[in-house]
Parts: sequence; structure tokens; C-alpha cells
Amino acid sequence: MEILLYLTFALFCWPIVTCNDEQSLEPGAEGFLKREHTLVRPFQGTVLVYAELWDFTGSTIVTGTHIRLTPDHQSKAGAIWNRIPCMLRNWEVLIHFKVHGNGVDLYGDGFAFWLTKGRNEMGKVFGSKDPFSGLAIFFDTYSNQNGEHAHVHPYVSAVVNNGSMSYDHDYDGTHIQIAGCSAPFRGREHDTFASIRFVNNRLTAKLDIDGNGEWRQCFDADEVFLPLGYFFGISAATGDLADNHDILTFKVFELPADETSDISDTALLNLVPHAKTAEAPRDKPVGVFQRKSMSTIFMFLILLIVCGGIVFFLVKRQQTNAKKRFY
Ligand SMILES: [Ca+2]
Repeated sequence: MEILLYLTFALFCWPIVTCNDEQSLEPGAEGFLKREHTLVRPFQGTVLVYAELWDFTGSTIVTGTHIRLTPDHQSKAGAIWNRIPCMLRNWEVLIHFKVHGNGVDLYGDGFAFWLTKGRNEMGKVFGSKDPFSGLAIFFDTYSNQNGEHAHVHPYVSAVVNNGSMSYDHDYDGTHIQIAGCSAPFRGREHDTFASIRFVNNRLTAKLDIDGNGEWRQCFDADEVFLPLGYFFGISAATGDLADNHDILTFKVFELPADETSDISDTALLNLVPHAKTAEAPRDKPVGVFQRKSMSTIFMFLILLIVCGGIVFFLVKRQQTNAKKRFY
């Protein structure tokens, strides 16, 4: 079935892909483009073929120039998920993206890149399931946590999860991150790109977001262990705040290994994802109330007032009945 998908894709899409894929990016130059994991413009006209390789979920819409995971509206979630498991030991993903909207000071929540065991399941982590097993790289535009330990947002961070850890939005997920960096990728007039490389258990992220065609390193994490057979995806979500989260290109390259490995494919298929480096646990800043925390407190107060009213009403009625019986 997979071979049939590849052949269909090659027959119908190859000319379109090669003729219109004008973006040449330095980091992917040494790799071999894996078309079964790749999405390039134009998307319209190729949607039926791409639908064999990808799922387009939730609020996602496909236009000729971009895939919009969420519009600039509240409470939306969308995702794209590759149907073909990644069997590459060393790879690079290049993402051409655009996060933008009408918000000047308030916008959110961001998008996430995934390489996970499960796929196409909606949830609370930038539109995807929590907890997850595999790798996530979050492009978080809204700072839920301020105060002493705050990172400047937008913030890019990587999490490797074996399925046991939940993402905590109140920490912006940074209590379980393996690496991260602040990066003002949102609302830029020019094109913005991310490069994520996984070579010999080393995970690096570079960003080209300044409009000068130069890549700068976001993070470099060694001793990261990811299985074969997981799935690529990208998801995004909006909440009380919103943004357009657009993907313009998603390219996956197979990269040569720097050194040989004697680990079998079977062992890698059964590997439990893990990483050596992780943030030390830290306390949540005291006295910092964020948008979502405030919503929770507000709802609690409303509930308290309603319950108080009901209790007051019942007590008054009981007192009235007691008086009637007395007279
Ligand atoms: Ca956040």
C-alpha cells in the first residue's frame, strides 16, 4: 500500500513539487529530500494526492500558498499529520512558517512540531494529545508564566517524552524541556524558517527569522534518543488569544550519519524516547496570576457565589417553614 502511495505521489506531484519549490535553504543542502514526508507549494491541486500521505485536521485549511492550522480566531485547533512512519536514523526538517494576526500585544498560543508514536489525536498541547510519546518542539508565542523564572516569548523549546509527563501550560512546558531559546518569530514581515536536525543522537534547532537569510542556533542537545517508526506532525491552537498559524513548506531530508551505529532497526523501533538533559524542577513563581489562572479563579468565584446563594436560599426557606409550624 505504501509503495502504491509513493508511486501515485511521484507520478502526479513530482513535476509540481520540483518546479515550484523555489526556496533553497542552506541547512538541508547536504540531505536527500524525502518526498513521502514533505509538503511543498502549491497545495491546491495536489490536495487529493497529499491526502493519501497526510491528514489535515481540525481548523486546518489548505490554500494555494499556505496551510493555515488556525485562523486568527479564539479557541481553534488544527494539525497536519504525516501518515508514513519515519524510518530515518538521521534527518533534518525544514519548516517555512508564518505566525501573524491582528493582536499587537496579546496573541497566542503558538504551534508545535511533532515526531511521535501516536498521530492525529487532538488535545490540549498546542492542539495535540497530552501526554505524548516522542519529540515535540514548541513555538510558544504566549508567556503563561512570568516572574523571576520567565523566558522572553516567543520561546522555542524541545521536550522528549516517554508518554509519562504531562505538558503544563502554566510553566509553558519548560519544567520538562531539554533545551530552548527565545526567538521573536511572530508577526515578522519577512519569511521565517526553522531547521531541526537529528544526527547521531544530537538534536539541534536553528532559526532564520531576521530576514537576512542567516541561520542562528537556538539549541544544541546531545544524547537524545528517538525511536524509528514515529510520525511527523505540526499542530497549533488558539485560546482566549489568537493568531494565524501558517505552514508554507515542510521538508524532510535524510542526512548521512557522522559515525556508524551497530544498533539494529528492530532495537530502534522498540526504543523508549529519552534525553539526558532536562531542566531541573523549579517552583512556580508565587503571586503571578496569568490569563488562564485568572479564568480559573474567576470561575471558582462565580461557583462560590452561586453555591452561597443556594445555601442562603435553603436556610431562609427552612427558617420560614419553621416559623409557620410554630404559629
Ligand atoms: Ca505558552
